[in-house]
Formats: sequence, structure tokens, C-alpha cells
Amino acid sequence: MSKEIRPIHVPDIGDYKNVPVIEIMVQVGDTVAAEQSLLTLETDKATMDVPAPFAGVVKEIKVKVSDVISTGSLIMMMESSAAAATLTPASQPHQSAAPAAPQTPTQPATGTAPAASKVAAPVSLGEHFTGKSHASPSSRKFARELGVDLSRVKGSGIKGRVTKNDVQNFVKAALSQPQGAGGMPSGMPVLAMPVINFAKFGEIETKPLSRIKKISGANLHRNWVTIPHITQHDEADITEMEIFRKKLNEEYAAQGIKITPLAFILKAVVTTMQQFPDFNASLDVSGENLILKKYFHIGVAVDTPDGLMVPVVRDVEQKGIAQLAKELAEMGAKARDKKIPAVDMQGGCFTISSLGGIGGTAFTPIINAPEVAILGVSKASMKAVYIDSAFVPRMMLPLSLSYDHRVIDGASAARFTTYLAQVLADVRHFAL
Ligand code: CAO
Repeated sequence: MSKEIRPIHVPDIGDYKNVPVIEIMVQVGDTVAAEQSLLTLETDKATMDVPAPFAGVVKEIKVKVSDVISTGSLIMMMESSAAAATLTPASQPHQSAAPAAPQTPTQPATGTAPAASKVAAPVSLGEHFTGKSHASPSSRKFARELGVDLSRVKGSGIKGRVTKNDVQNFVKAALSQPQGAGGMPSGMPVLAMPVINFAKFGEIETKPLSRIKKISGANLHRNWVTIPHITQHDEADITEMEIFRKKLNEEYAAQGIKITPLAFILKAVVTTMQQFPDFNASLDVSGENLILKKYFHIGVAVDTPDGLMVPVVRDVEQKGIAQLAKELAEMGAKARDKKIPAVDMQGGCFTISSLGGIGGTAFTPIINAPEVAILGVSKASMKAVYIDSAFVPRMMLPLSLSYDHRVIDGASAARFTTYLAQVLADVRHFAL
């Protein structure tokens, strides 16, 4: 049987031009059947698979994910046998509808694409309106075969598209859930959230979550369920620090710099991290090693109208209080104006979440992985503190340190907050 290497072109896809490739389903060397999906394209409305016009072996792939292609573009070279060389009628490009819906009507051939016409005659490309979860037809089929509910799979493809790999990873993760004796899931099963029609109980309004909330929500959820959190609470006597801060504020007012307690806390945290290097670390992917960092970049949670953002102040150990105060104010303003570039939110070693300007006495901040600890700061207040046989009024600052118990022991955490409180009580420690 004679073999022949033949080009595969994009068949007629109607009026669509420069359509991005979002998934390539085959690799060089793969043997494919006629009609098997080779790659998926996505228009702004739909996805469509380009099927193999004949059975054969993939010899060369001429495009990659994100390339844009149109009718007639060369996508692959395939070796066919003489027997397989005849195009099957089904190899025409075809359009299809949403996964839940059956096929849409076939589009007429345009006959305007000479390259495509070498491979395929009239066209009917499958358009898959993907509903809630975006996925190519082949990924949907794959998910259906495995009984996977696509709405539960997080897509890693372009625009959050669910790929076959995502479906595979979802199944792997499900199978690796801890099993008890007899292969039964251990412990209590996690119940699915009930679907409640709130309108039954009174008037409601539906407000979509902001983009920032959706992104931070997914990260917070992962960190909360995968990191064993403990929160250590303490109080720092910042009476002297506050006297000094007010003096500094008078000095720097002319330069327009406002110094809040946060600048001191930032500096005190880094002074403490220098004494406790395990707090400036991340677990590596194997979970068997700690990566210790020699730089001190601190993330600061900023409350914005669209949700929480965590810009990073770099090289805190090299900066003075006034400089830090200036950067904090600029960073907060930029975050609220949505002008923080992504790069300024990367590389943090530790995070501070300060609710001190608002109120509260303590809270449980969620660790910002891959960091191993986060400091929550609540509102300082005057308290009667028993010192040298008498109650004296002192300004006390509440601290809440959440830490990853896989990396940090409770005793280390208590030592960390104790030392941090000492540094804040006497900021001359900054100079040590
Ligand atoms: N105790 C008492 N007063 C405090 C304080 C504390 N711990 N921290 C700040 N203050 C005071 C400041 O001195 C300032 O007082 P004046 O207006 O009288 O000068 C006032 O509170 C407001 O401070 P601020 O909040 O504007 O400034 P900041 O430097 O303390 O904080 C920033 C900056 C960006 C961290 C803050 O604006 C912010 O967004 N905080 C919220 C962070 C958040 O949402 N965390 C939760 C994350 S988990 O969802």
C-alpha cells in the first residue's frame, strides 16, 4: 500500500478569519483515524474542532496554540496510505451546536479557499456553544466518557477553557483523595452546597463578583483548604513607638509624608524575620525542602472597592520608616486606582494584613501561599497593663500571626510574635 505525505489545511470556516488555535489534540507520530479531531479553534462565539480528513500518521504540526488561522491555512502534514487517501464525506469541516444541543445546520461550502479545497470539499464546521464551562467538543466528549461534570473542572486553557488534560487532572485528583479501609472515603463526606431559591423568602438582587474577587477567592479557598493554619495571637506595647511616630509625623508633614503604624510594623516584621529565617521561606514542590529567601519583600493587603489586592514592598530591610510610609501610601493609592502592575504583586516573602485603621481586636488571616505566614494587625487601644505592681495606661497593638504548621511549630510562632512585640515596644531593635 503506497504512502504519501499530504498537507492538511483549515477547511472552509465561513466568514471567520484569524481564529485562534486553542488546543492541539495530536502530537507528531500519532496515528489518527479519519474524522478524529486534530485541533480546536475558537471564535468569540464558539469553538470548533478541525477533524482529520483521512486516517494516517501526523508527521509535522505547522501551528501552535494561540496562532491565528483562517480558511486554507496549513496546519499539519500527515502521512496517509493509498487506501486511506480518499476523503471521507465526514472529513468535511462541520459546525455543531452547544454540547447540550444537537448539531446545528451545516453551512454551505464557499468554494473560495483553494488550499482548503485540496483537502476538503464543502464545509460544515462544528461550532460548540459551550454554555457555562468552556471546553472543546473533544474535551466535552472525553469528560462525558469519564462521567466528569465539566462545571466542576477548572480550565487552564485560553480564557479558562477546559482541556483534556484538565479533565484528566481532575480525575487524578479525585482518585487520590484519601481513602479509608475498604476503599471508602475516610471521614465525613463534604456535602455539596444546596441550591436555594432565595427569592422564595423575600426580594433579592444578583450582583456578579468582581474579577479580583473571583481570582482572589479561588486562591484563598485553595490556601485555606490545603494549608494547616494555626493563628497565634499576641499584643505589643506600642506606647513609646506611638510617641516617636507622632514626632516623626510632625517632621515629615512638610514633605507630605504621613507615617502610620504600618510602616513600623513592616520594619519590625523584617527585623523579626531576620532572627527567624523559617518565616522567610516556602516549601518546594516536593514538599520535602524549605526554600529560604535572603531578600525581604513584604506583601501588604490593600482593601479596594473591587476586592483585596496584595502589592509587595521590596527590600524592606534596606529602607527607613519615612521611605516605607511613602511607598505604602503610593501603593495603596495605586491599588485603589487599579494601576498596580501584576509584577508589583509578585515575589512576596510574607504578608501583612492590617485592619488597624478600621477596628477589631483579632482575626485569622489566611496564608498567602507559597508564603508560610501572615500577620494580621488589629486596632491599637489604650489598656490598663499591670507593670511593677501597678496598672498603667499603655497603647496595646493586637497581633494575629497565622502560620503553616507543616513548616512552623507552635513554639517558633510564639517566639516570633514575642520577639516582634519586643521590637515594636522598643524600635531601637531596628538598628541591631
Ligand atoms: N491601630 C490604630 N490605628 C491605626 C492602626 C492600628 N493598628 N493602623 C492604622 N491606624 C490609623 C492610622 O494611623 C490612620 O490614622 P489617622 O487617619 O488618624 O492618621 C488611620 O488608622 C487610617 O490608616 P490607613 O488605613 O489609611 O493606613 P495604614 O497605613 O494603616 O493602611 C492600607 C494602609 C493600604 C493597608 C489600608 O488602607 C488597608 O487597605 N487596610 C485594609 C487591609 C485589608 O483589607 N485586610 C484584610 C485582608 S483579609 O480580607
